[in-house]
Amino acid sequence: LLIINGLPKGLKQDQLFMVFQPKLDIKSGQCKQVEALIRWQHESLGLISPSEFIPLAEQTGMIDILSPWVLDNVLAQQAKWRNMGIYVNVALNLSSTDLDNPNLAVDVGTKLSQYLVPAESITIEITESALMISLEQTIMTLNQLRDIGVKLAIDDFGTGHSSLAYLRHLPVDEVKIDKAFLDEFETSKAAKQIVKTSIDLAKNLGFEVTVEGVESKSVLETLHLFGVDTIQGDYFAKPFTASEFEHIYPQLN
Ligand code: G
Ligand code: G
Ligand code: MN
Ligand code: NA
Repeated sequence: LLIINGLPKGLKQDQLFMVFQPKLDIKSGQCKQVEALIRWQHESLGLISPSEFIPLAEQTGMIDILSPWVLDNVLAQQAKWRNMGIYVNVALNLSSTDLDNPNLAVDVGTKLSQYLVPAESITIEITESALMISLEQTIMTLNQLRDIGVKLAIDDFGTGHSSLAYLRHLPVDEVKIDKAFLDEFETSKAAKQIVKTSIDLAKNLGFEVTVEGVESKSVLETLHLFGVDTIQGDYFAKPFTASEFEHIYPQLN
């Protein structure tokens, strides 16, 4: 918990930064989107993973300063890339507490205008488990975000034990199937069948489907056969810093 008390100072001293993981659009073979992932280069502890500090930020309320920082960072980056002729959609992760804020869509809309970035050039990812905390407020906020034109994705799909019944009511564009399901993909028939069934369900409901954590060509080929639209994973590209991404971008298309 002590770590998280250092967050305001860390932000002030530029210890936090975003990396960007390219996603592969299977049909076109192009990179049309990247996911922004936060990193913290701590002054004494070294690089700390978001899986360690994001839950702490959520518990302590510090997420209320972190998520706006992420949004500003992503929009500033997006404005810069568009000026350089790099047109990629940038996905960012928000927490369940952010979705609970009734002003979220207004805040996002204001920032989009400030940075002169079109709404459809960002995607907001929310975890499936976030939906279970206060579904009604969350759906209201998601509808408002969709109304201003932001793309929406359900992250970590399959891990939240959510009811399939409400999936069809969610105003989202994309479902990202969690990488946990890929761990046994090549060794377990059952695991592969779960992935296939999740893909079929999501596609039948009209969602675009991404599978995360793809590490090999053979998995990619199977997912292609299964009808997956987009993959994310080390097989295609690892997360890059902004300047690394700018250099590699021409090769990704
Ligand atoms: O990049 P990595 O796989 O280490 O990320 C670990 C987890 O942290 C992922 O589940 C990811 O969704 C989450 N995460 C990464 N960046 C952010 C961020 O900017 N905001 C939030 N809320 N979560 C993030
Ligand atoms: O927000 P989300 O939980 O989707 O975050 C994606 C996480 O998955 C990031 O922490 C990223 O570093 C990680 N990741 C992305 N591609 C791969 C991969 O091919 N293998 C593994 N093990 N992790 C990956
Ligand atoms: Mn994500
Ligand atoms: Na995920």
